[in-house]
Amino acid sequence: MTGGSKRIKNLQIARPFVYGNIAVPLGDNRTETTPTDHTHSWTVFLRGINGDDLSGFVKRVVFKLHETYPNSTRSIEEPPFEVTETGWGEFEIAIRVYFVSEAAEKNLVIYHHLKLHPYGPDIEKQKESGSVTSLQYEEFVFNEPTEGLFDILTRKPDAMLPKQKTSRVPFTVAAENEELDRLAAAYNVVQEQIKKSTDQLKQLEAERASLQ
Ligand code: SLL
Repeated sequence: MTGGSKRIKNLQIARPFVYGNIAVPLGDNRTETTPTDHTHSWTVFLRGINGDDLSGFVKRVVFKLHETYPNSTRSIEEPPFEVTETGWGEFEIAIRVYFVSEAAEKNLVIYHHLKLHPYGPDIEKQKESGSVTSLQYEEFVFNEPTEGLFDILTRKPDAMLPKQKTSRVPFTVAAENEELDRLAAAYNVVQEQIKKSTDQLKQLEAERASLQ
């Protein structure tokens, strides 16, 4: 079933991620080539949470910078999916995410406003530390994923690979049971993920509501 392009009906599977930027005033950290009007160094990024590696299903991430930047379309083919630059101004960055072909998913665009200057409720804290962070939590939600994508998303090398077989006969009751165990484990992983994501979403919604 690996790599299958058939879609699994009535299944939704999500993967959390964060995107955003950090920025620090350049201060004395200039090089010979830093343009004199540049005031900040910044990094825009998209990454998994808890060290999750997204590259199993994310093929590439393209960051579209302001046209004032040379080669303003930056294509990042492997993690870390990020771009570091210096500059003087804030602008909107289009982050286009491409998925691996097994997923048979359209690419998607996220817009991030590059933040260089502190503002909002955490202004004092950010002024103290000197660095500014603008982070957003999001989820990739795959509706009726292909079998190939499902396989990628539920692959857990340690927990899911069947133990080494001594027998040369591939089809045994034991092997079939292992396969069933694997499916059950994968199902549980998905259910847990859905629950975790739903809880996180609820919490974020509550936080947002309390901020409004
Ligand atoms: C503004 N609308 O006026 C925005 C534009 C452009 C940012 C910000 C430097 C690029 C370079 C840079 O920071 N561009 O010189 O390489 O605020």
